[in-house]
Amino acid sequence: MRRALFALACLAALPVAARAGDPSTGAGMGMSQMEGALGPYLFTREASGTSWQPDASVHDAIHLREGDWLVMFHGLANGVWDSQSGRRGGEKEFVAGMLMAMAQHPLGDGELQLRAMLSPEPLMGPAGYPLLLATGETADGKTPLVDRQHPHDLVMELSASYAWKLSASASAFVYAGLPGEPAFGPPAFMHRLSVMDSPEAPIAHHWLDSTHISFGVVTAGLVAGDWKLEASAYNGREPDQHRYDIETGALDSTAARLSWNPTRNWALQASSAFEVSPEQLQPGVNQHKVSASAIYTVDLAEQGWWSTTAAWGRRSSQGVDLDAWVLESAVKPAEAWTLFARAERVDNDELLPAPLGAGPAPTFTVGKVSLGAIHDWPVGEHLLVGLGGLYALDFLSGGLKAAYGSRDPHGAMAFLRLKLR
Ligand SMILES: [Cu+2]
Repeated sequence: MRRALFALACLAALPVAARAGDPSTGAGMGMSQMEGALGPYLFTREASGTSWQPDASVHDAIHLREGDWLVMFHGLANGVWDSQSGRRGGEKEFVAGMLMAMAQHPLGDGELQLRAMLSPEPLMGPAGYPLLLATGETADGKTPLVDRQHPHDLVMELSASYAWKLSASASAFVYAGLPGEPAFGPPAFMHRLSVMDSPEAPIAHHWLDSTHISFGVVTAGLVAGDWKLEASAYNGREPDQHRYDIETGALDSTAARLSWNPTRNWALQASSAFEVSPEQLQPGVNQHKVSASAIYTVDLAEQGWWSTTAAWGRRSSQGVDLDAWVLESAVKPAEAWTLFARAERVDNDELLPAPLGAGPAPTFTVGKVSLGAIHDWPVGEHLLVGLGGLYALDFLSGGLKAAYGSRDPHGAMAFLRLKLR
């Protein structure tokens, strides 16, 4: 019953938001002059949490102005049919996506922003969806999810930020979220132009951007021109299997990030985090993480764009370093089509359990390449309906082949998308 009500509310929210008020889209009405919530730069630089993307990023959203309040809605919902091959694969239909509302208001000598982001993903059930080589979090509090992507929590972000303008090009800001995103990694994948059109979570998620839902975050930062330096204290424990609640915990993990946007087309960052007991199933085990990433985005004619991200992340724990490498790119050559591709290489020690008796779980280097496309049709001024598909090939090393079956397995998804613009 609760699930049915929630599904209805989510479905209702999309067209309601699409019809609301007297909106103008990001493309018109001088919105391009708008400043960011965290500093005196173009608002298109801001992505998830306090992360940056290139200023040239395209921003599909509905903008409303109500007095001095500026309100933005982002939203998309993917109805996905998913099939993953082989002994460890499976099939499932599910809904993924997010609905995000942001409200910004000048206050004193600065700017206040409030954000709320909801996800329909708890509806898919605690075990998430089949996704070969994806690991992380748990469905029942006892066993890890392996070859499955966990659902995101109903409440993905509830945050507030305030930025003081120090000069024409500098600011100081604070950001607090329950949940929120600490100063680590590139923007979360569902807000990254180079991958956001794919309904499939990256297998490198827990190396680069899985902290996007942290139940308790406080970040302080400084912006000077095209540079940003920030630090967070946060609850590093990953969300548990109860996806409808708000969790709490000590803000005893720390992260710091340096970001630089040297031109309107580039966003670079390097970040580091120390997480206290991040995994529910390994309490008492801490983790150190580092990441570096570069995003390059250009505009193409006819409202098109092309965005590419290269990223590296490392998780270190109990003397073991696990690396992940990602290269992903999406291009929208014209209004109707978006093509996307991603290649990942990950060192993962959660694919097979530790051998009985003693010793750590074995580490395998695995890879994945996926390629997909979506075609959108406008339905009214602020809603797009899209139909898409993707195909993914997984690459296994040595001892894993027997576990998965002899051939390199693959996955496919077909999806129907509703998106606000
Ligand atoms: Cu996530």
